[in-house]
Amino acid sequence: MSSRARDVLARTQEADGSWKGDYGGPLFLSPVYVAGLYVMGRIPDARTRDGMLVHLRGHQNEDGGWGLDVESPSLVFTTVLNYVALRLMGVGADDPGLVRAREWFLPRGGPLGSGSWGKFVLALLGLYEYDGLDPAPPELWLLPRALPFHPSRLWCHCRMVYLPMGWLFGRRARAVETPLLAELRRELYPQPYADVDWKRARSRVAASDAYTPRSAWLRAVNRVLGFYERIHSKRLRARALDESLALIRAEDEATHYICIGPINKVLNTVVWHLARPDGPEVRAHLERLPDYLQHSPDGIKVNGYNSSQLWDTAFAVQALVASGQAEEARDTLARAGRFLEAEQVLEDPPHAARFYRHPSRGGWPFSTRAHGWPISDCTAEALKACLLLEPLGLNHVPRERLAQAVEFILSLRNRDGGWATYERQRGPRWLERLNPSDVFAGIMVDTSYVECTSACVQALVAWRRARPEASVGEAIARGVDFLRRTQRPDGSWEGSWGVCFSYGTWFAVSGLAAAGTRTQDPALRRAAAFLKAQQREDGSWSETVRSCRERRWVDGPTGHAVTTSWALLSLVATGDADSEATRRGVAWLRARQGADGRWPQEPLAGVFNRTCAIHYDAYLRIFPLWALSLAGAPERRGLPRSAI
Ligand code: LAN
Repeated sequence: MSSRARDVLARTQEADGSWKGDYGGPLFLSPVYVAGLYVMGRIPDARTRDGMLVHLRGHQNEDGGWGLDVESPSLVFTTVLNYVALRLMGVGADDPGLVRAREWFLPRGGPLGSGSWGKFVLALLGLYEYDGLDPAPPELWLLPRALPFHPSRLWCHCRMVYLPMGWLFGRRARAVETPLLAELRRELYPQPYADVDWKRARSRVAASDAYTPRSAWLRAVNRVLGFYERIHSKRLRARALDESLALIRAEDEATHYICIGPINKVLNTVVWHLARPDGPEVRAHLERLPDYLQHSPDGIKVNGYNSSQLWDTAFAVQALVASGQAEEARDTLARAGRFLEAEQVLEDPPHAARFYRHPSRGGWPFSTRAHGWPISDCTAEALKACLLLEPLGLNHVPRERLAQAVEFILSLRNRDGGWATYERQRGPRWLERLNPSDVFAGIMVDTSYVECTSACVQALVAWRRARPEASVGEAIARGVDFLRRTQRPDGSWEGSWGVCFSYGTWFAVSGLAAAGTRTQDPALRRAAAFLKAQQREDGSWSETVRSCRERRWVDGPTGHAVTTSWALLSLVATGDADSEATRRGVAWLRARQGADGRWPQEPLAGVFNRTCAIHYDAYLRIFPLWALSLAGAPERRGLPRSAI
């Protein structure tokens, strides 16, 4: 059983030792890519265009709209943007799919009902007026750094999207007019374009797009910024644009023009197209655009990141070692070990403090070293993997670089004892009330997460085991304390980057168990009871992204192998490996495996910002193997041995 799963994993490894797969799911990335190219007077090459058409058409919902991701109900934001993308790629307005899309979005106000990012992209294309946007003035960057709402305090993903947005807003950037754009202005709105009340349009948003309501605070800030926009000084604006451009350049150079994510990648490219047409920056950006393109059976899409390689590889190593078949998998593990070595970040970003970057030496990113943004938990999982490879003689990362990874993790500790994603928490929690995105939650502040905290705790414990002289005890204890404090009354933990309570609980209990929490501990008892209560009749567990949106466990119609694996791994960690629940879960997981050693595709297991699902291609090959290895074979269970 698990040997077939191990073979599948081994067979799907890349030549460089990593696992690299589809990281799609969101449906706002491809249209932003197409729109960005159009602003630069370009369209995707014929092959990319055809692949994108297949992908977008394939994911149009029954009702004619497009969701935030491939499984979500329709939003105006993604419906209008995908409609526009299809039109920009040559599809006619009378196309039946597009007719259905219009029937869906026109009664909802067209662009007027869209979440704010959609309006912004349309403004860039000249399909919406800047007067209809809440202001995003670049001058915010010139405020004193000490202010709690200085943009440098935003979560880096949010900050890096609003950085080029501010520049483009400050310049009122707009695509060169074409006949197609004029046609689109007629197609998109329920009323003639000239009749739109732009000021009123600012605060309008359709119910489908209003996940995070605009708070009274945000409305007040928008009024102040709106007033400023009317009276702003030209000289100050010029300075703010220069400062923004310097920050954009720093981001480009620190990431080798990959950029932190697909949205700022496209926006930064557009910025340079306008700031220095045909300049070296535009060329460097265009060369790196294909890094985001994913060719899959469902067409060509823009991935959510330049890849998830490092993350998947670190987990694959752990699953293979857990399988107890490390010798059989030796070549695979050796290649993976070399990949981990090759992708550790060895330098800090140039002038880190000037550009608001946390030092990055020693960290590991989610994807590749070139991407240049290491993350707390990616570093932790990679470090754990290296330490597992060490006794096998397959770790290639020198001692001092492992120590730098530990330093990096320690440097990211938050005051509450937990760990956030890329940086220490910089902004106050109340900044979240100024979230202007409508469609996402939790984008403003990088706060401590159960997943990141648990991964860091586990890595520090593994480090202490390998190097008993290390002084990491306090960091571990405070991390454990954070995990305990964030347990919910029902015994679960809410995950933020995977779906959802099964994911969060797996991390939390693994962290607690690694740190030596006894299986009788009430926190672990309550967690086990929670999971047992969620088990389905057939022995499986199932959770959907609605869990994240609604913040309560929501089952899908069938069991999921990945959810079941997380639940089983949790039960091993809580000391319930020999329970009836575990036996039934293992039996279900085994029965579900196909003759080819794989598990059938199932709904997306990844998520971000509480609303958007994302596909982790390797999870179905990693987690069932891992779970069967630990829960299905009592003699090989790593954690907590006392319970076996
Ligand atoms: C990711 C991918 C990796 C992920 C983990 C490392 C798995 C997680 O444990 C911490 C958070 C992190 C780094 C993460 C955060 C949000 C990201 C960057 C993404 C889910 C990939 C895409 C998403 C990004 C925000 C998408 C672009 C959209 C915006 C709202 C800016």
